[in-house]
Amino acid sequence: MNHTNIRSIFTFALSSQLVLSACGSSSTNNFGVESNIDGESVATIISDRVAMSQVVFLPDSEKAALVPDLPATQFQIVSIAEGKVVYEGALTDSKEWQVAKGESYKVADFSTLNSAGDLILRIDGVEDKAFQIKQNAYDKLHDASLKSFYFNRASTEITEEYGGAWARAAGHLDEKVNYHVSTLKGSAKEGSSNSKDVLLIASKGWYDAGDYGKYVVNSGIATYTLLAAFQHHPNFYQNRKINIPESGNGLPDLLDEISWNLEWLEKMQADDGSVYHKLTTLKWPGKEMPHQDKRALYVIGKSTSAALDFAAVMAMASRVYGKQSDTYLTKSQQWLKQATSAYQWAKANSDLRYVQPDDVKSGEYGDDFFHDEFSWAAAELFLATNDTQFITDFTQYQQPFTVPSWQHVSALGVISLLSAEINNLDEAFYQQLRKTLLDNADVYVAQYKESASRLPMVADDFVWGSNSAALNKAIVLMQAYRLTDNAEYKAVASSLMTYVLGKNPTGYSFVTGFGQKPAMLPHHQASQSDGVSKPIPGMLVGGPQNGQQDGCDYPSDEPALSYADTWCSYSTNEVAINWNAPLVYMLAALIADQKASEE
Ligand code: 9MR
Repeated sequence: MNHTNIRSIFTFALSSQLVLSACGSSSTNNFGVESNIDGESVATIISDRVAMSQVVFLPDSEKAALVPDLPATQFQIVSIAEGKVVYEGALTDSKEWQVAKGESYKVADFSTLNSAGDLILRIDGVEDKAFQIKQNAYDKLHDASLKSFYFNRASTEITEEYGGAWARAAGHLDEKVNYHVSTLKGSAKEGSSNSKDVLLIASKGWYDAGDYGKYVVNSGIATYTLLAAFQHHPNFYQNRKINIPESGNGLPDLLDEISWNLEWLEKMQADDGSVYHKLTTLKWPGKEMPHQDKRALYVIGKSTSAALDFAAVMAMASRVYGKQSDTYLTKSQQWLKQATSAYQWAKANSDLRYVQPDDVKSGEYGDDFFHDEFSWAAAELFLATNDTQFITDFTQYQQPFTVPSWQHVSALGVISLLSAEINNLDEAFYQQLRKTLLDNADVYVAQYKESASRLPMVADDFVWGSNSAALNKAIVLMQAYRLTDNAEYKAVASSLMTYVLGKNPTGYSFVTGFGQKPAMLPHHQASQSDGVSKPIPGMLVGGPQNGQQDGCDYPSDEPALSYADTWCSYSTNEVAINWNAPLVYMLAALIADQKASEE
């Protein structure tokens, strides 16, 4: 390519829709590889290409590209408008990433370049790569990722006014839900379980993922993460509209969206305080739209984890919504009561594991260790009631801090306690929590520095839903940034955002609808059966991991490379609410911080 003809390169890039569009989902990507949207396409691995965020960069963020192992030692950034080199840097030495063996990369890091503009990354031996830095880089992406929760609403029609091309009929009204015989566990109350005349109404809620199940445990962390996004960035959300039916009702759209799920969740509790583990059909749905799934619905099982996650979220919700309006004051009191009775039930039934009944095939979300759930629920109940007995409980149950996930929730209570608006914690206790969080964030920073890909991702992170491990680590790093104001934490957090948006060795943007080569065939029943070629935008797929539990074809067995953009690959290409929630949180955090730095 002619290096002097900068404008023509840029025009070419634009006309081919190769770059710059935050919502482009062209079927041709910038590596010249066809994304086969109708059939099954298998990921190609980076070998002779540069991989970087496929979405516009925020000025105030880490900016880096993975570069193949070429002789070049330098890189340049050229400004299109000025027609000259505005930045020059050295490529790092080439290094193999431990989770992507067989590939060596150099890294071009231009994080300090932070003025908005149209730019080109130039390295001898590879094609020029056009990109942009822009103040509002993540706005559309944020709104779409939040809107994807709306698209996953159960019990409602999605009209064209709000759903556009993805309008669909209502599915799963959940007005006549059966009690599965397993709900007898831990309670003598449901004496007439399975009888046709005792049915539960448990409408609303979000579908968990590609399937149409609603699971209390996974709803727990997903709802927490969205509530935390609101609590930590209230100004950002105050007037933010995403065009949902409730927009303009006086409540921020984010809270309207979350309350759709809370109104389902509140129904999942029995009179004695116990909580049903899930509400699903007995078998998985087929490749069909929600309204076509006519299988009978059941509440299934009870568990200590469901009760505690329920208690934590309801307590947190009571705190957030109680302040919003008089309308929510009553709700808020009701939710706190429900949280308290769920917690008490869990104390009396402190080791009730969910065991999947033989006739049930839906998701399991099984757990057999509940101290982390106890500590999280105790933290939220303390914050909602100010009763110090809950701090005593928290201390008794506190576990080592881990990357947040549906199964490991020890970090959630710590984050809530550290970010409470009024900190009336004992100073030594507060400092202990702070140190716990910062120690972990420091480990992630060290992993970032150590990694060939400039990513704080290690083998243990490449689990089912690895992209959520990435973004949950980012959330922890953002808490460290909030606590210390040390910009390094934020930079490393933002490297995880650019990772899911394309700075990764698979060549994909893991968010549907965003980037030149986004996931096109997510394992999402509605997206695959609605007759629309593009999937619902703003959904984060699970991401690479080499368990390959689905037996599909993969281009590699390496953890960070074992990814396939195929319907078949539910172990790497499904979507889920607990994976999208940290995407929403992180986008809100980065946008809000960018805006604050401009004020
Ligand atoms: O996210 C869950 C992952 O941690 C488990 O390893 C996996 C297998 O049990 O299940 C995942 O959750 C799925 C759930 O069971 C059903 N809905 C889709 C979820 C995402 O794949």
